[in-house]
Amino acid sequence: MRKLLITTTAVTVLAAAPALAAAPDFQSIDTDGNGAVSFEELVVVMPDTSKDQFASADTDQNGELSKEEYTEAVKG
Ligand SMILES: [Ca+2]
Ligand SMILES: [Ca+2]
Repeated sequence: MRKLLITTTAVTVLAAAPALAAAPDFQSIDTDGNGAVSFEELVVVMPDTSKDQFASADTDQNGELSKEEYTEAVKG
């Protein structure tokens, strides 16, 4: 019983850490302050992001990520 509890805690910590570390604050990415993150703005802070990943996060396909789209994308 005790062992199960420890394992569950470890899994929770592992699952939470990468998202927090890899997800900069929305406002700090939106460098031109227009309330949306363009691909060019995103790759400054997350250089590994591909155009495909950006497009799949851009759910309304307007070419930029709203705060809602960004939050959805980074939380996985
Ligand atoms: Ca912007
Ligand atoms: Ca969008």
